[in-house]
Amino acid sequence: MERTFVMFKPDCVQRGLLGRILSRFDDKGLRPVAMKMIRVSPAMAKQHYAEHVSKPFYPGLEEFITASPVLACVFEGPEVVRVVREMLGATSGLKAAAGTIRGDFSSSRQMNLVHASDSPESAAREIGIYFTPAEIHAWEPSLSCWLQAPGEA
Ligand code: FUP
Repeated sequence: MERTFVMFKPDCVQRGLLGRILSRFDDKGLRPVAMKMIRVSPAMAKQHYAEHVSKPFYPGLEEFITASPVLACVFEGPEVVRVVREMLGATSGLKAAAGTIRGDFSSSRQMNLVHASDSPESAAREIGIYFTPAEIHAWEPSLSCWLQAPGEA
């Protein structure tokens, strides 16, 4: 079982798409183990996007991500890092395949609605920026036996 960090970005909240996009995570059987509404601070943005801080697009990215509240989440599931990245599609909504979240709802590279970790290592780092261990609540869905067969990886 793996965990990934997911952020429903300011454009997702402002456009009233939270419910519709979150329902895709429910539909897939992914398990939310942490969720909170927060306003990302410039310091948190710099930590989160550490690899991009020196890039020309970073100031615009920081302005966008700190402009309005976001919903920060941790989801749990088998191979959840890869599964969620595939659900989101390519970074730019213009390039993302139809049927993916970005492909269906976004036409922007910056305003691409949802962030998700790109590796289990990034997930651990990003979860540590936004959540304390006490804010993460592991639980066992009573429907587990109808989501995967016994012994499936
Ligand atoms: P992703 O892993 O799909 O979230 O995308 P990246 O790590 O490549 O980029 C992080 C964020 O920077 C993306 F959400 C979009 C934004 N970005 C820009 O705004 N302009 C760029 O030229 C590249 C990325």
